[in-house]
Amino acid sequence: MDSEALRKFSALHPRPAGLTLHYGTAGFRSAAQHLDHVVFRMGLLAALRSKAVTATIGIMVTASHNPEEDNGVKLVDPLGEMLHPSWEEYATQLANAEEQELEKVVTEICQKAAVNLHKDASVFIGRDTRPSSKKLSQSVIDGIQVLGGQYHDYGLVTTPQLHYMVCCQNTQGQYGKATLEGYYEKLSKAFMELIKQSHCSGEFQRHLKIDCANGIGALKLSEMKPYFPQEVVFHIYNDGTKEKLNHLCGADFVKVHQKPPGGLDMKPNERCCSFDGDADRIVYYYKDTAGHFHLIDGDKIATLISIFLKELLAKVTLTYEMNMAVVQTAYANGNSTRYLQETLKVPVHCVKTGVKHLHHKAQEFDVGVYFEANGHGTVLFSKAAETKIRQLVKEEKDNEKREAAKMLENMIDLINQTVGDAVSDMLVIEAILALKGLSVQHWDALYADLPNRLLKVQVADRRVIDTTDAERRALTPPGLQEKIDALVQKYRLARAFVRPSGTEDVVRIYAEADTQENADALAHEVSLAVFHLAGGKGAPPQP
Ligand code: G16
Repeated sequence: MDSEALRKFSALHPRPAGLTLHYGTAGFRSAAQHLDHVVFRMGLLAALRSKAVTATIGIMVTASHNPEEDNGVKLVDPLGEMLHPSWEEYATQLANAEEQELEKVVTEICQKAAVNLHKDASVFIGRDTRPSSKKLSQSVIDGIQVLGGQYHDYGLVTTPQLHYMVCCQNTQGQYGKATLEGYYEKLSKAFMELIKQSHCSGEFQRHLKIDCANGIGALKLSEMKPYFPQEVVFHIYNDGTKEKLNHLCGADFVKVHQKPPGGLDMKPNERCCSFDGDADRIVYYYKDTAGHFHLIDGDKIATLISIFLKELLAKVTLTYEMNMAVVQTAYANGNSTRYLQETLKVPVHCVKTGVKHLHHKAQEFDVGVYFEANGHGTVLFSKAAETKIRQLVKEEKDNEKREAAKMLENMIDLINQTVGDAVSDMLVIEAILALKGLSVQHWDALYADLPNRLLKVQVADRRVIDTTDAERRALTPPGLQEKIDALVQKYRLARAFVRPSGTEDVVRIYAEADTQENADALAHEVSLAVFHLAGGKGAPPQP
């Protein structure tokens, strides 16, 4: 290691005194002005990780759904997954090391993780449209170069596009071409192939209004437009030319507030959707003729995809050969879980919040559908399942079965299996709705969501809340879970839980019950319990 260079460059990216940051749900996130040293050091970490696994690693500068003033960094492992949890601790150690200790910490990581510093390193970089992202990505480059690593800067890309590039690179192109063109070509080709199989393809026309959260999604969808025929009409709203990123719009806003985004005029029964700030989440919605807003969140997306895949697997008679499951988190609406288990008869697993946990669980199945209620999710196919399906397309004599296998094959190509991807998920959904001849209202009517409410409370230190049972029960502070249990008892069909956010400095509260009034009342009462028992800041929450 070039100690001199490390000292020189780390002095250019000083750590603000007394600032401690933790690796959260999806990496580091904070106010952008606090992050320069973190991203420089994550450049170092990415180079170390690359040397350790002898593969290309990805770094994305983004704070996704957070306000424009925030920023953050997500690290991508060789097959496009999130950074392996065993390295999160190293990331936190590096981010918080005193400047004069940095070299010692790097050496310790090399010892613990068996990193040979003489090996090559290769890192792919991407960034979102935040004003602070460009400068921060330059600091990432400094970190990579200090450890002698090579980099490729993709500039402005969606987070899932960067995950895709990393996977393409490390599979020597088997997953696709590691270029934006390669991504657009792969997805648009699979989408159009699927649409061709739709019976109504003659009069096929798709209109969809898309709220891009004033973020990177708008830019990338515009680039993708020429890859689609004229019949596919994607109307882009909130493209970032007028308003701030994520401000009163985007998937997180729509999900949390259960109302339409600003900047998008909705006519009755029109199908609309929202991306988040880095385009890895999507939710759908529409307004009925009476003017009521209907949200179709990640749970209903998972349900639609599961119905479709299960039917196709049955057609190719692979239902018994291939195990399929859905992975959710505690935020999943109780009625979605019931529908999947009891009506669709698909096993459902609940894991902790964070794509890394869902992704990991979904890898256990031949077909693993995972979605967070907030719209972050995808489908994973095991190697064996993929091989079998591709073989059926080539060899199956029965026309109907071969057609179904072909649809599955196109779904495999259309789905971004590295991570949740708003663009890919949107195309998957649009294809399924077209193939099944379903309207957004039909889709919504699969089951009725239990009324629910999401709230946030600020506390002095959110880490006083520790949880267990996939975050469904609080272990600390003492008395909090007992209080929640007593409150839940007061309402019918009720459920509530609290957990510290890993992306914002808040405690999140979720409640559901038989009526919206009761869900709201329960969420409020639980938020008061959090405020009083977990060290609430400022004034107590108001109903
Ligand atoms: C990230 C994670 C998601 C998670 C969300 C909220 O999303 O990738 O898995 O659901 O944060 O996490 P928390 O409740 O811990 O704040 P994004 O889209 O912001 O990157």
